[in-house]
Amino acid sequence: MPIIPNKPRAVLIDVIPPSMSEKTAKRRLMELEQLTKTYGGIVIVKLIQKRGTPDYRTYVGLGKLEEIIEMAREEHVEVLIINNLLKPGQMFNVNEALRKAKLNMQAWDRVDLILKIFDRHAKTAEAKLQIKLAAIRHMGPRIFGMGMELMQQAGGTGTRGGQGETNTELMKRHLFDQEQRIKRDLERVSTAREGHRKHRDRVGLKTVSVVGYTNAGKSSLLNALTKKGAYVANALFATLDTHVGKIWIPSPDPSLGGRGSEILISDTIGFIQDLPPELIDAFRSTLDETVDADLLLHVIDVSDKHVHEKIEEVEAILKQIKADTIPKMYVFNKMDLVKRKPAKINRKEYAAFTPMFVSSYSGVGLSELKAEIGKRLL
Ligand SMILES: Nc1nc2c(ncn2[C@@H]2O[C@H](COP(=O)(O)OP(=O)(O)OP(=O)(O)O)[C@@H](O)[C@H]2O)c(=O)[nH]1
Ligand SMILES: [Mg+2]
Repeated sequence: MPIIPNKPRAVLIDVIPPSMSEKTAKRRLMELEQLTKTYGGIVIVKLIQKRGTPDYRTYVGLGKLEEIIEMAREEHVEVLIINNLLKPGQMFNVNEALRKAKLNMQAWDRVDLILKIFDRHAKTAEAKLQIKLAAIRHMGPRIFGMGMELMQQAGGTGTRGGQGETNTELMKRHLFDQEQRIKRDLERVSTAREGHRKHRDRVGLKTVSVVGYTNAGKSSLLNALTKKGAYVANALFATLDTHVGKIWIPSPDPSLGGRGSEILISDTIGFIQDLPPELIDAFRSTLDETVDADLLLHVIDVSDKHVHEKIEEVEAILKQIKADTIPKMYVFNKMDLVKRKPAKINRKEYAAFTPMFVSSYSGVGLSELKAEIGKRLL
C-alpha cells in the first residue's frame, strides 16, 4: 500500500464524451481542481480524455494511463484523481497498473475524493460513522476484486476454491460485520439527537435551516446572524456537521405586545454538483435537521458566474432528501462583491422565494432578513 502524504501531488483526469461542450468540460475540471485543493492536494496536471465509452478495464484509455505513469515518475505524483465513478474492477486494475509501475501512487475516483474530504472535515461522532459506512459500501466490492485476483494468483487458471476464495469469504464476512456494527452505532447516536429535537419541539422553538451550494457563505451567514463561531473557510465542504445557533427575531407586529422571539438556526453541509446518491443516503441523518425545519434559507453566492445552475443543483438535492415542500427563502449573499443587484437574478420564478440580498461581511441586508424571517415564522 503506498503511503500518501497529507498534501499529495495530484494528476487530475476527466473522461468525457466527445459531444460535451468546451464550457462544461472546463467547468467540470475547475470544480475537480477546487475539490482537490479542499482536500489539501497540489494539482500538478489537469487532463481531459474524450471517449465515446470508457475503457472497460481501466476506464481511462490504456495509452493515456501509460502516459500518466511516465509523467508521474518524472513529476513525483502521488495520486491520480479520476473525475468519474469507476466500477470496482476498473479501480482495481488502475491501482494494479500503478503498483506494477512501482510508483508510490494511488488512484481515486470522484467518490473516493469526496469521502476523503468528508473524512478530513468531519467533527461529530455521527458524521464520522456515516463516512465509514459510505466508505465500506464504496470500497468493499474493490476488496472482493482483490480477493479474486489473489485467488487467481494462488491457484493459477482453472483451479476452483482454495485459499483465495476462503480469503474473499473472510473479507466479505468482516466487511458485513463492520457494516452492521456501524449501523448499530449510528442508530444510537441518531436516537440521542432525536431526543434533542423532541425537547426543542416541546419548548416550542421554530427552526430555520441554512442550505446551499458549497462555499456560498452559509456558515458566514449563520455567524453574522448569531455571532456564533461556526467554522468558516474558503474551501468546499468546510462544514459537515449540523451546527445549531440561536437568533433573536423582532416581532413582525409590535402592537401585539411581543418584542420578539428566539428561534434556532442550523448550518448544513454544502451541496455539490453530481453528489453521488449513495453519499446523500449516507449523510441523510446529518441532513435530518434540514428536513425538519420550519423554514429553509437557500444561500446563494451572488457573485458566482453559475448562479442559476447552482440554484438548480441545490433544488434537485432538496428534492432527493424530501425537503422540497418546506417553505423557503432565497438569500443572495456576498453582495459586497458585486456593484449592484445583477440583472440576471430578476427572475420571475425567484420572486416566489422572497429573494433577499445580503452580505455576511458588511452586514448589509441582515436586519431585513431577520424581519422577513419573523414575518414567516412568528
Ligand atoms: N466577500 C464576501 N465573502 C464571503 C461572504 N460570506 C462568505 N464569504 C466567504 O466565502 C467563503 C465561504 O464561506 P463559508 O461561510 O465557509 O461557506 P459555506 O457555504 O458555509 O461553505 P461549506 O461549509 O464549505 O459548504 C469564505 O472564504 C468566506 O469568507 C460575503 O458576504 N462576502
Ligand atoms: Mg459551511
